[in-house]
Amino acid sequence: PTSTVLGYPRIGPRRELKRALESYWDGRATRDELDRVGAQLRERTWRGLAGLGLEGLPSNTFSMYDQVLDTAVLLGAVPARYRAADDPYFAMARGTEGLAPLRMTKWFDTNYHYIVPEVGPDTVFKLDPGKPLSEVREARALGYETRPVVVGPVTFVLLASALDRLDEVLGCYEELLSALAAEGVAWVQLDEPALVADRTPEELAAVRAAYERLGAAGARPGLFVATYFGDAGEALPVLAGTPVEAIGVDLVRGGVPEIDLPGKTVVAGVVSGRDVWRTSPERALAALAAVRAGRVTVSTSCSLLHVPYDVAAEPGLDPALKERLAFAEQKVAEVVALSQTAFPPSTAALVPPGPSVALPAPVAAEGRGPYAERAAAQAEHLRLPPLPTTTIGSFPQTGELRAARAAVAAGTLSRDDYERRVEAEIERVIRLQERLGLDVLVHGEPERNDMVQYFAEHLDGFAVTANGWVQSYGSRCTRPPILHGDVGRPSPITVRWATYAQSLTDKPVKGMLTGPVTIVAWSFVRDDLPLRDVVFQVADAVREEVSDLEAAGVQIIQVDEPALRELLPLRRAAQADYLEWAVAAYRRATSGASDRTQIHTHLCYSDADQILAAIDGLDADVTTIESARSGGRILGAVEAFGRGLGAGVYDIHSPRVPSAEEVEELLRRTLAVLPAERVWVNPDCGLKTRTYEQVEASLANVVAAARDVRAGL
Ligand code: THG
Ligand code: ZN
Repeated sequence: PTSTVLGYPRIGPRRELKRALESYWDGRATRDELDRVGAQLRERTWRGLAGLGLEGLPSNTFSMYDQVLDTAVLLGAVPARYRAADDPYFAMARGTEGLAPLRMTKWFDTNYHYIVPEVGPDTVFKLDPGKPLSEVREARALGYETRPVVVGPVTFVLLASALDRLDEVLGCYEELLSALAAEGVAWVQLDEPALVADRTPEELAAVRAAYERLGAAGARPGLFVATYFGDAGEALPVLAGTPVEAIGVDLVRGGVPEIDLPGKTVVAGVVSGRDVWRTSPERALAALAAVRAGRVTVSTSCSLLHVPYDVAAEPGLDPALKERLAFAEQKVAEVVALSQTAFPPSTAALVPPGPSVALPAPVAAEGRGPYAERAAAQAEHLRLPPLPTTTIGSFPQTGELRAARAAVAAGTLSRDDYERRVEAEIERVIRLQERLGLDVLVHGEPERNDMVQYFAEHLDGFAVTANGWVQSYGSRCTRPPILHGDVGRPSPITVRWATYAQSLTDKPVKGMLTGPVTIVAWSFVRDDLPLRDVVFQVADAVREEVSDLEAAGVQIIQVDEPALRELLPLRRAAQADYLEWAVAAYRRATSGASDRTQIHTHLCYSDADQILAAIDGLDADVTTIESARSGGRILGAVEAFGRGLGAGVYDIHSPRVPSAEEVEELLRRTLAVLPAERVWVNPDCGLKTRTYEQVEASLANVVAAARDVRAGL
């Protein structure tokens, strides 16, 4: 059989694209220079894939920012207000002086964020096939025939909440097919990950109609519809009934199709694009043999966008771990090797998943008293004013601190010197908060590179990479830690910094921890244990840290869980089970605290509506949510929790400093819904990304607004 991959990373093995983009945005590089870096990266990818022996090479998987944004531009869905900008594409992605960017949100259940297309009554769809065509020509000039990859029409309209515009969109896809055929393109890949979530009968009918229509187009390339991130379920027979020539199925997260597909090519995703583990050849070959189709092509389960480039770039990793790892380059080699191996007879049964290991000994998750008792104990102990003011945790990270961390890693700065710099930074942040008059202080997290990586570096069972960057959005990347063994906490992690900060002030300083679900959601996770058991192991480590913070005299502990929503399964049938164990893990992490220790939690995203009951289930004494931008929409629902609530009153995503009056207005909105004794006053999260100047001015106004409103209570 032949071999292909659904897509490849594009940020560059050394984040070359990130650097080029940021230089261009800062005015340090020209557009030509940026485009040259793009061309080099594409060339390198095609040569690399061909060099590994891969047969079906994809194109148009490169993007200057995001493939969904590329598709919006391809279809002419550029809102009028951006058209006059110097660069409408980047204006949509990042905004300009006078224009807010388009909204950004998570790509299915991944940690990648895409730009949400805006389709409204004024949208006039009009095809602009420049990008896919030029990539095809560019590859051809290098000697490669490629298969352009485009987000499919159904997924596009669903992401844009514009299913009613499918007909117009299909007109553009018909034109695209004809332009590609004229260019001599043999195959096009239309990505339809939306088909692995629950779809209504109306949506499935739209899938059928769409691919009937595209299949009937005159001169066109072969149609390859790729489903991924799960089981295509009832969408698969629908696709099978249309004239599409090839169907991609995710055989890592989904099952082998139960139906015969005699007339189709099945592009069998047996090498995972979502993890960093080597593929078991037995499992992969058994799955390949079980597919009953006209032809089988060996592939990845999804684009390799979600994994780092190359294990060989990690000389620091333990060789025993390295042997178990496969990043993008290794995964391509696996696809090629599998395609060259004869499949076992098709009667072969699938190898069952490994035995599930027993859970670690359960800890009592219900240690704390009812909220009323806790609130009374905390009021007595903490003696806070009404409408207490606080921040979510991080303060601006200076370039000097980042440079100092790099110098420690390079061995040019001693640990001791580094720690003294961190202490100096903590002192500066404490003094600043005292000066501003905040009631509950934070230490500012200067010692942390990232709220997950930092904990991974200090826990057993995790490894961190040197170059394992994965695109998060635009030029931004993270290096997800690799959770490969049993999790343990060899020694306290944050206690040293929390107690130092507390020693500087009489005001309470919050201890800051990342919750177990978020640590796991933003890591690559071992696949030999159920996810729940892994999360519980991390919860037990967090529980130990909570206990040590409490013993060290920390009176308020914040355990953030911003990724709670992120791991929610795509299929509704699996969601309740997930939410139940995710909440149980959080309580396992926090319920060891005494009633008089105040537990805070923080959740970022305003799409929390779906998981409100779970947020309530966390049973935190104080919940802070991001709401400056969402217009306080979810306040009413959170009110029902009957516990403390801090709704963001300063939108930190914008460099603008809000006036005290604006902050007061937002605060009064909260007070219209909630009794004052349960309201906290805080900005949204992410002060880390702002300058000290902006933070100082904004927080002064937050405190002034709180005092003003407090005086009138
Ligand atoms: N940490 C981790 N994962 C995350 C977030 C996080 N996933 C979801 C969300 N937050 C993604 N948002 C961001 C925001 C900023 C950056 C990355 C993801 C970012 N990264 C730096 C960059 O690309 O320049 C690199 C940071 C570093 O040096 O480690 O700014 O907060 N784990
Ligand atoms: Zn947040």
